[in-house]
Amino acid sequence: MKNIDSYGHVRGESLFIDDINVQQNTLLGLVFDSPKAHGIIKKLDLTEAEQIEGVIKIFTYKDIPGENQIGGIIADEPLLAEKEVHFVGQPIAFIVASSDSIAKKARALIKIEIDELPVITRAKEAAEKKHIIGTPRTFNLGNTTKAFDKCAFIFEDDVFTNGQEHLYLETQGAYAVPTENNCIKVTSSTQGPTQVQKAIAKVLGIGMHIIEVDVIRLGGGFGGKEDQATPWATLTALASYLLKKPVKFVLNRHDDLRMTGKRHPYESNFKIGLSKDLKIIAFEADFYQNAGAAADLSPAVAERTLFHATNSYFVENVKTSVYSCRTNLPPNTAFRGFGGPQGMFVIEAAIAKAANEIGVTSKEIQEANLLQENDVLSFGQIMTQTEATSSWNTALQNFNYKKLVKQVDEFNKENNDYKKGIALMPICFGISFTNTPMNHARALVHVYQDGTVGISTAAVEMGQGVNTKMLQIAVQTFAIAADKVKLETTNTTRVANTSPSAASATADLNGKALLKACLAIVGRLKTAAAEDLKVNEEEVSFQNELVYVNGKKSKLTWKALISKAMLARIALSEKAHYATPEIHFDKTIEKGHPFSYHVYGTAIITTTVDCTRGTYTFDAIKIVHDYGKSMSEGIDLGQVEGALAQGIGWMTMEEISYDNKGRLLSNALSTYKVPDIFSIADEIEVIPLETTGNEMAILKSKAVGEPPLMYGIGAYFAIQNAIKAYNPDYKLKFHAPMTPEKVLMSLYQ
Ligand code: LUZ
Ligand code: MOS
Repeated sequence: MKNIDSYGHVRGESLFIDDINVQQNTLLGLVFDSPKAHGIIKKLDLTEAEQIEGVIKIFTYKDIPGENQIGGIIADEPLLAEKEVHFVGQPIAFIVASSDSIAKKARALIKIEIDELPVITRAKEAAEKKHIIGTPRTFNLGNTTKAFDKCAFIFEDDVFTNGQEHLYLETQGAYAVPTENNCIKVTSSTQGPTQVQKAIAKVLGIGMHIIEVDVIRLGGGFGGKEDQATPWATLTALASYLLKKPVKFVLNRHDDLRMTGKRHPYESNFKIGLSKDLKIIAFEADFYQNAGAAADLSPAVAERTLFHATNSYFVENVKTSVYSCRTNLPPNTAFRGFGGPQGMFVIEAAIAKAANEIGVTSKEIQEANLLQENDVLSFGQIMTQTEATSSWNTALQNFNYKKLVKQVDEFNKENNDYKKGIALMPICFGISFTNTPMNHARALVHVYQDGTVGISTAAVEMGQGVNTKMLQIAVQTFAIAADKVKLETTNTTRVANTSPSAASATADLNGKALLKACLAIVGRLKTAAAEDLKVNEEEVSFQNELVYVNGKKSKLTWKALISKAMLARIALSEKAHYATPEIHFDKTIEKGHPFSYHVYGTAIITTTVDCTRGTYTFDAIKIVHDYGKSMSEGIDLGQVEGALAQGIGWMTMEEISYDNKGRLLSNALSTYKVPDIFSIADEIEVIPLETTGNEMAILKSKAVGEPPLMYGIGAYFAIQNAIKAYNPDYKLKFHAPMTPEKVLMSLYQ
């Protein structure tokens, strides 16, 4: 089945927030934000701005009828700044005007005086000053102190990974309209409609039932709209509710880049101990997460770093700690991988360091430590159906790794202006929200009396193809044609109390609920068909819009059966609830079984570095990926390719830069380089791992959204290996992204 959105997207017919046909007299919103990263607001003068014709109202915190608070995990984030500002881009006022250009004019006339306070932009600096959010977390397995005494080799180093801009094509935005009886409907570009509904209720001081949140689709989310679609939707709702007028607000790209948080930069240290035969005996790491000015999702992101700190390796003695550090940057937030990539980069760096010092290849250390069946991770989850070794071996064999290495070595012998490097990157990513209570979803299914079907779930379509997967489930279960099924928008009045579409778990959670609802209706219809055909219920099945008895066609069509069921007053609608079984986690001891399963895979990345310029290209990226039993190969391959590009971008070229005053320097696409078609490998080959799949995954088709991003980590080490081939004096550094500037410096270090 093709992605059902492809026609609409290609023709430009798909609706995003800015495409909605708005009501007459819709007002436009614009945020006035802090020009300083930290300080006390001495004076805010709106008078000149307010006098412009067409400016309806400029809202400040004083206009908020409920609580001025949108923090999700910790209540530390005002919607509009009060006395103090904490980052450049922090919303201070919300201008509502009759047009966008008037709002812009007004913004330029707002005057503000701020008494500046010291600005912190680095995580470790914040940690030194004890600016820690929540409590640090530590995962412990075995006893690292004792274990290090037994190690033949011990290495330590510092690691840095930078943030990453989400760069969803559709910027943040929302459209709020007043409805009857003082109610309100908000169309939001959010991954979390319930989060938006909850925040609006709190800020307006009204019940959640007053607010309907609707999501059509997103032009990309990548985690950037899990928590951070909320402020913009809440501002439009506030203005619309108080003015009794429709209000739209879509951020322009500059505002979006400046005001929103990104992937968390991490400063980390590791200590790794190995035996003579290259077993990792002990591993310690401290992670300093740059959380920005408010908690946002940072504590949850921090937790996932610890969950993935040993990637796909078994290590007997582990001690990892994470500190969420409060700085004066925009609150950093969810980003595809959710702290996992930051954790996995550190152990890969530790392996690279150890290999370099011992004089072996990283491959030898990686291979000696891959997870085996029933190995335990530091937080107590026992790994079953482990595909670490199988994906690794499949990659080595199917892609003829030996030959690839030989080609690289021969090339490097013959060439001096260009050098090649090769790296292997295994991945192991846990599926489920790490916060167990969030792992649930519901679906609502209507079979209309003509036999067509309407589906509502909590799944938000953001380009990942989840609607197509949902459609497939209904089509397959009812055995009807795809054009007889419609995916409705994601709406809080049809499916309530949802978790955000995140954690790669959207198709699993919503798909399982949907399957349950469809099967319940099918059950009732089988009973009705059996009665009508005077056969046993067990003999009845549905195929091609016909009722089959014992595998043979009957005269009864799907459509006729539905009419009969309607007359017999059989319920043709169903709502089902799914909550992931088996998972649990106890934070007091930091042990449990938080993931329903893991996704595995192995990538082989080959690069060529231009040793005059420091630039590089990727020759080939070859991946064995664990899809389980993919229900939708086209969509899943698209997710692997997209995640890979995003991972390579994070590791090699996307360089977020703030000055020491907390101002974003990489504030446009002229200064922030993202991967394009030319930076992608000449050859990408992805083959599915042969596996039995996993029952916890929807139709055995494993989650695919985030895991492949981490293949991109291999790009860093492939480049590093090419640098080593050119410059034997190169001292390995672990400071991502590996930009051409850094490559050049390393080549001539
Ligand atoms: N969001 C979240 C996530 O709230 N919890 C998670 O565990 C998670 N994991 C990945 C991506 N988003
Ligand atoms: Mo996400 S990082 O799954 O919103």
